[in-house]
Amino acid sequence: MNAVTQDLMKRFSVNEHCSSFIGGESVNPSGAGEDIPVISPITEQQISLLREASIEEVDTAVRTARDAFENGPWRHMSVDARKKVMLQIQDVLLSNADELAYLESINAGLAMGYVKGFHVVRTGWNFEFFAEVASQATGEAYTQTKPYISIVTREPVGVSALIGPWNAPLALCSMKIASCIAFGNTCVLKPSEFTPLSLRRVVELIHETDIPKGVVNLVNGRGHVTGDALVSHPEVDVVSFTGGTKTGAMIAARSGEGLKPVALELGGKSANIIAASANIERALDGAILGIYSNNGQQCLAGSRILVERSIADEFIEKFVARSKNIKVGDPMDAATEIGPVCYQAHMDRVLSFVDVAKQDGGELLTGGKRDERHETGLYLEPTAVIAKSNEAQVCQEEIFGPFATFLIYDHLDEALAIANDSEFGLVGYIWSDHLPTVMKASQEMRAGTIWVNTPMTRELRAPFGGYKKSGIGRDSAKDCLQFFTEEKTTTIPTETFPMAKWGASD
Ligand code: TXE
Repeated sequence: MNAVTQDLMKRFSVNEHCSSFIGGESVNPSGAGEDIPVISPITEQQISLLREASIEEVDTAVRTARDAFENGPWRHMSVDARKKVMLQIQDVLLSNADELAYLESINAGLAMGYVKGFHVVRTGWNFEFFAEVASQATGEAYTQTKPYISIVTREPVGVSALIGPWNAPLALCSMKIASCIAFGNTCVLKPSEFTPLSLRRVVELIHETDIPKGVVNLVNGRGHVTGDALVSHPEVDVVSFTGGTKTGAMIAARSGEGLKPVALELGGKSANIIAASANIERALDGAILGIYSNNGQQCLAGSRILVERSIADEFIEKFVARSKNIKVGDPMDAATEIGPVCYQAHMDRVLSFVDVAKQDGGELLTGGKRDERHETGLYLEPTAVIAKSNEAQVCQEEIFGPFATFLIYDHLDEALAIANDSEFGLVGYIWSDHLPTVMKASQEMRAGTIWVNTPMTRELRAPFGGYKKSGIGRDSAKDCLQFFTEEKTTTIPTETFPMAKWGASD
């Protein structure tokens, strides 16, 4: 930990306890749940104590959200009045950007400057964006069947369970909250037990606005305790989840028991195809950002880098040289490019893939160990391996760390076959200045998003989500509107029409 972090730790206090927040109040736990240490990946020290919400506490949160939905003003408010509150939320979050970025950084290990400039801005923007989506939403009218007009309107779906991951808590969960409440719903959010701090503060700050109590509630705790109680609660109408694929499958099964719609944004093992026709320097920059940004912990990482043979030696050599030169360090330090991975067991899992790669005939190109220049902190050396074939475990499993896997290909068709030989299908990257190559890759890759000559760029208006085991459903203006609302058809005759008079004759 450097002096900058020490100063920041003095400036921003972290609450000793991180409890639930229900009906506009911080919950004073009854002691029914467990206390779980919240550890900073920078200091490896406990920075707070998470007070796990018991089944009873989850019940209170869901019933509070239900009451606010049924009896509170939120869903009946005009869209413009709700928009005003959403914009107040954006303001209050942006006015506290430093603190939110600090909390995210100390807890999740993300670079503070990057969080402040990108994730916090996006967090605020999510509220403005979805307020605007709600205010522009339209219905439908069908007049073809005379003498009727059938109008289709949308109504809020009710109480949503929002369950988030640890890799980008602010950016991902704020989108869930904003897209849920914009349409008049209420919610209970459960952040990851590893990274509860920033979101706890977000929910507190949301209550500095005119938002009615009970619209946004938060419970803290582990997945199998608090998360499961939330998903299976009978008063929850829909479940929106981002996290691992196995967890997603469990949540889908649990939700299925209650016939609750689920939106699942899960893992990826995305192919990043570097064709010989690419602008190699840009492809190199993009491939590095594609795997190492956000400390390598992102579902949309370009983690399988497929390089065309004629440029492979040069490309991989440059990639390795750049990897060795990346600034790994304290995320509070403005110069840092990669911070620590999120938690100890995750670091151990990431590192275990070095031996797995070798056992499958792969070769370690660089990294593969803890960065020993730091006395404390879960820092890894940026790691790259070259695999023998796409069947290797490092090509099939999501590693979710600063860990790149290379494969070499000869023809575009081969690259596309490799890209699609995966149980995931979240995104695909193609680097090429040859239009037919780009178009073919865009058409043939079985993934929800294709990025051409660019590292990850999220367009909130456009769908984002996965094929295959990368998820169910999409995030976008239109998709969130569909997920968080129910459609209703009202049919009205436009004239008095003759009706059969059953039982009227003698
Ligand atoms: O996440 P989990 P984990 C991938 C990544 C990572 C792997 C495992 O490959 O290595 O998943 O990560 C809650 N009912 N991603 O195990 O368990 C949990 O408390 C209800 C990809 O740390 O999926 C947390 O809030 N909730 C990813 C959330 O689920 C449950 C982001 C995510 O935790 C639950 C994170 C249950 N039974 C990991 N079990 C992405 N798509 O970006 C757990 N949870």
